[in-house]
Amino acid sequence: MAYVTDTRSTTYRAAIIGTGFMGRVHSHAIAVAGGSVAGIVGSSPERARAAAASLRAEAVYEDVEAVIEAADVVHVCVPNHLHAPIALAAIAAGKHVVCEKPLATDVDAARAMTEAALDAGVVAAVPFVYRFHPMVREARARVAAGKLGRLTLAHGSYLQDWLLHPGDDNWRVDADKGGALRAFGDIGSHWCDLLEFVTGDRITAVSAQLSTANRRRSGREVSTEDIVTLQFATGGGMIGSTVISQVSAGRKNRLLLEISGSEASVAFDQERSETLWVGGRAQNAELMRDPETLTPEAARYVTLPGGHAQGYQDCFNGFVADTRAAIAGEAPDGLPVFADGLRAARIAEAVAASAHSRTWVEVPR
Ligand code: SOE
Repeated sequence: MAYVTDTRSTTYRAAIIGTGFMGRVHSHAIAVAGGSVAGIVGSSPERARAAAASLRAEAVYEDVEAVIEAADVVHVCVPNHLHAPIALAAIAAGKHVVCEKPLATDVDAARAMTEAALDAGVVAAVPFVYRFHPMVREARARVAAGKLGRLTLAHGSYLQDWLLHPGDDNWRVDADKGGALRAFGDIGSHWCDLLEFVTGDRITAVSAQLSTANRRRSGREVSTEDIVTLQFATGGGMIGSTVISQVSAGRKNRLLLEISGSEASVAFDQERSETLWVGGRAQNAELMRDPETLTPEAARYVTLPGGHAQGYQDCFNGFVADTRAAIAGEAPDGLPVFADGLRAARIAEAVAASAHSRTWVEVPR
């Protein structure tokens, strides 16, 4: 695979804490990157034992400290309110960390985690994995090469439907586990990260509205939002908007990002991730993911020949491979780290403040 660098001299013995869907995705990426799963901890010993084979775990632990001790790198895949204590314990033990997003449920915790990782000199990565789609890298390379001209407008959405009905439930719905901003923290954070990653620009001010479509789920009151509409301005002079929703029937995981400049536009659609739309005044093109024609930055993340669809898991594989390369002392371009998770927490805080005050709010740099 193109993105796997020579990291064989560095071991990658991982602990996975959390055995749900994300734990499985991490486990597979660890295997592809040539690592191993030294141990896992689940929400209960029974759940961990049941998941051990599918997570390729060498051992099941009941104790977070013990599994941290057994590993080189700790993958934190538990509900959001537990990210900070576990990641800080891993960093204090001198271990590298991969922590799911949102990094923390507030800015103070995200800052403490970021500073602790910097002080300890460990690699601390956050899976903003859509950065690892080859066609996202292609869009970024085109922006950097000036092919879009002066950027003027960015817009799009991130839509899902898995929380459409009042009976649909998950720990993310509860503010004490997932954080006060749920849909924005879970998927809006991905959209904003991708916008800033592709354009190299920064959101400087936001105006947001929140809506909770299902005020009751599974017989209890819910305070977290299902929908966010967001307008923003950037330091580089773009304006834009996005819609974040987890109640959009028929949209499964549809992240759409369109960026326009004075010369051209690009649009990336996560559900059609084999292609990148390139808009021009005279003509448009639908670029296929073809390693022969992509820029080297994009081709680095190609794992299959053109036309053989690669997707979400491949992004994770690329992300963990680059995390491993960083641990081996390399500096892979675009690895999302705790500072990016802190950045997302700052944007989320501004979004919440704007929605509550019904005003525009500045986002600190
Ligand atoms: C659920 O909304 C989820 O799994 C997110 O938590 C992930 O970050 C996103 O990539 C896919 O959807």
